[in-house]
Amino acid sequence: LLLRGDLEVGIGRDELRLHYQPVVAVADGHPIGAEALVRWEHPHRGLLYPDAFVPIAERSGLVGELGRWVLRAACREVAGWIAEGTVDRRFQVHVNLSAHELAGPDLVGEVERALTDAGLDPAQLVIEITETALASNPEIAEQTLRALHRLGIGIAIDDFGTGYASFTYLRRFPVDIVKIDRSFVTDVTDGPEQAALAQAIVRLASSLCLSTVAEGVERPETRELLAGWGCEHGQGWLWSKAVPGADFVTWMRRHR
Ligand code: G
Ligand code: G
Ligand code: MN
Ligand code: NA
Repeated sequence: LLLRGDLEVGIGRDELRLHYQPVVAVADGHPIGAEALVRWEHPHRGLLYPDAFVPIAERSGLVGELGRWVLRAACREVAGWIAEGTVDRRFQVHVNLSAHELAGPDLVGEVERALTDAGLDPAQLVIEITETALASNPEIAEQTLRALHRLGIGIAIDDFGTGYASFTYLRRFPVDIVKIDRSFVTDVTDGPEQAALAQAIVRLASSLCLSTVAEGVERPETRELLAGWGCEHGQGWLWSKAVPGADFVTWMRRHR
């Protein structure tokens, strides 16, 4: 059983890590960014995934601290990659925020400080927020996302299509990127009915001038269908799983 105290100690001992999964152009696999995904290198239990500890952080009031760590670490690491020439200034790093984090007392200030301290351009940061998180407190979410958007930060809706009001969200919130949930992407090669939803989301996003990221692309046949529909960007094991920063740098050098 993991407890709040363990996580507090873990953060204090610098046991959190970021892994990165590339976001690529579906057409040619060219990397355009990466999603940062937090892990906890627990001294006894090994590498823990967010499902194992983000909920604890949320329940125990540690999520602000966790989120600040993630934001600052991601901005710092990407600024380093720019400095060493691994990525260019169009590269975007995606950071996931939970509903609690989005409603934090000074989230906008914290994001601004993370960018300034790292020397990173706001246009190089994308905030990912799930539909469920938007639904839990839409007033605060709207206000906060508008402020972030005004700073030039990109806003992505994560797991798009799994919520109850997907279309409404696109109108209400300042969305730049729609991430098509993996559940719609996995079976597009099974037949036209399975493909219809993913294709409809791509069309919808494109008619609103939003960019799309298809999640969970595992097979070349899936990539081909997505490319044919004009889905711009993708993420998935076809290109790379999420890997530690050092391995991501190696991957980038091979794919630039
Ligand atoms: O690859 P992984 O199993 O880590 O992703 C599982 C989910 O955990 C992601 O879809 C994302 O919603 C969540 N997650 C990953 N990293 C973070 C983070 O830094 N903060 C928050 N709040 N959630 C994260
Ligand atoms: O933020 P989000 O909930 O989308 O986090 C991505 C999750 O999806 C992570 O748990 C990650 O390990 C997983 N994932 C990433 N790429 C693939 C893929 O191609 N196939 C499958 N099945 N899972 C993936
Ligand atoms: Mn995400
Ligand atoms: Na997702």
